[in-house]
Amino acid sequence: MRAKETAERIRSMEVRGAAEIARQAAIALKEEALAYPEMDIQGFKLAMNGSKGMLLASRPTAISLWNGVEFVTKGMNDVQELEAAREMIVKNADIFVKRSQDALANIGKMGAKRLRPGSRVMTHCNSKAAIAAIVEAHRQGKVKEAIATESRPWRQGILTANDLSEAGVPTTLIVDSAVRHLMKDIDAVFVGADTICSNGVLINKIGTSQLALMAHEARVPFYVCAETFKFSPKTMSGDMVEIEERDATEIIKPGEVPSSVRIFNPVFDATPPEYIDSIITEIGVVPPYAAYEIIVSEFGQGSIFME
Ligand code: RI2
Repeated sequence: MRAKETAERIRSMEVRGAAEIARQAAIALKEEALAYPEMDIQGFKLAMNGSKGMLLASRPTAISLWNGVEFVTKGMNDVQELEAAREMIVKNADIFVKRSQDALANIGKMGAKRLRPGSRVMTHCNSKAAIAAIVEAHRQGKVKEAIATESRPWRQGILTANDLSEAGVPTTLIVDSAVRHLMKDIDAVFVGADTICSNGVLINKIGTSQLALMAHEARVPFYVCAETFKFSPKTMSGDMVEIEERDATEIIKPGEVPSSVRIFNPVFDATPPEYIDSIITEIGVVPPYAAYEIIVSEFGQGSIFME
């Protein structure tokens, strides 16, 4: 699928999940590179930069999208020959997609080690990385029950309940406001990530910080399952993360409240590192305070000089 259509599918959340939007953007850039009809390298670079801009504008919060398109187009401006540039984009996109898929298996294995047999685990929204850990732990006979939060307003908890039960995990679906009521009986919480900042702050689906606070209060370990491309080099340069706000119609039907009532629909929230026990990445289990080192090792010190 080409960039324009992919950007629209990401914007409308037809395609969603921080890793999946990055993969689809990488594939779209590959398609654009393959489809470029003319012979001039300058035109190719302009077209690729246009596609990149369109994809980046589709959703603002998940750094995975930015890291994905940067990975695919890295070095393009230094290439002087069209076929070499095309080949490079295609190769980078294939590498990114494969690495991101392979990361889930490692995260699953390492995440599963954090559980003892008979565990009850909770997860929020629909994170393929968190689900990988729960499903692997279940395969090892460690999961007694998984609890999925509904995750209003998009109700991605329904997807999670389906994913988990398809994998044979005994699953309970709850409304978001039931989290504290259940937390005392939970052994661990596993969530995903849209962005991890250089100071260890987690940006994830709205409601994540409430789960973390309640887990902290009940002394329940809180784990973040995140591929290294969820870490943000931009925050290392001082950038703030933009929290996406979506349309009121996602929360309420027309006429349900007077038009004087403001509807506020933030999609993500920030969880401070002191509520996070560990971040489980494909290259190891790390404390949230290691975010800076992960960013330097994965993206290079030079990444702080970006615009
Ligand atoms: P994986 C999702 O965002 C959720 O916030 C989820 O926790 C996160 O992406 C990570 O998901 P959205 O696209 O990459 O539903 O682990 O807004 O699948």
